Amino acid sequence: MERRIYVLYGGDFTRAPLVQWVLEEGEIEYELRKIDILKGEHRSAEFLAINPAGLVPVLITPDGDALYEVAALMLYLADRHQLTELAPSFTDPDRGLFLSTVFHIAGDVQSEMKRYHFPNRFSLRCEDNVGMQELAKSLVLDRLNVMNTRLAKRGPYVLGTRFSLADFYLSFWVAYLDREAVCLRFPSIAKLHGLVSARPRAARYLEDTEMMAKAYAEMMIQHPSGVIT
Ligand SMILES: N[C@@H](CCC(=O)N[C@@H](CS)C(=O)NCC(=O)O)C(=O)O
Repeated sequence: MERRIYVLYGGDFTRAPLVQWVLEEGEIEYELRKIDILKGEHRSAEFLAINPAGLVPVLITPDGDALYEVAALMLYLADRHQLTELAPSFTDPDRGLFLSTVFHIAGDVQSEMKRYHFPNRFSLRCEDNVGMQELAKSLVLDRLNVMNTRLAKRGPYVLGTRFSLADFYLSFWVAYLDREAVCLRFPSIAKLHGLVSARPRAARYLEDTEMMAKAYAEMMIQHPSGVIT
């Protein structure tokens, strides 16, 4: 019988590196198929047949299921492959704080990051795009402020003295903001980011993400009405 491995649909300017990192930390075999969202490949008939929601990343499991939602993909892989150093197991008392943080990033940080990168989808007039972006950024910073306070009380990691994928998840979005400015303003997040960056597998992805963020910021200046419609 044919041996199947995971297939990850990802690519530049996407959050797929979050899933790649889990796959690599777990030494799980996978194939990466790149989707160019700047060229609109996520809206091609071929990709919509895989994910009708037209969103990247998508993970095809060895059983053939097509899964999406980045946080779900990370949790699924960690649970399925028992990567308990990345995600506390179901019976671990740290599981609650872990899930609470991961779901908060997925629901309340990522949604504002989406608004920040696609302001044209939320504002009625092109001239409101910059204001929409500023609002989204300020809401993300409010949420980071709360996390910073929590990390100052019980850090340096999200789970105190223990690293988990929640730390990489948070650091990834910090890299997608203005990392230097965020770190200057929030010392406990800066400390966390430094610790995550000291992990060689994570460092590579965080550096790439910062480069992507800078390139995307340039594109937003060149295309004030929206980089992707
Ligand atoms: N809630 C989804 C959102 C996925 C998402 O927005 N992905 C972006 C790339 S990071 C995308 O596909 N953007 C294309 C678009 O919105 O048109 C998740 O967290 O995985």
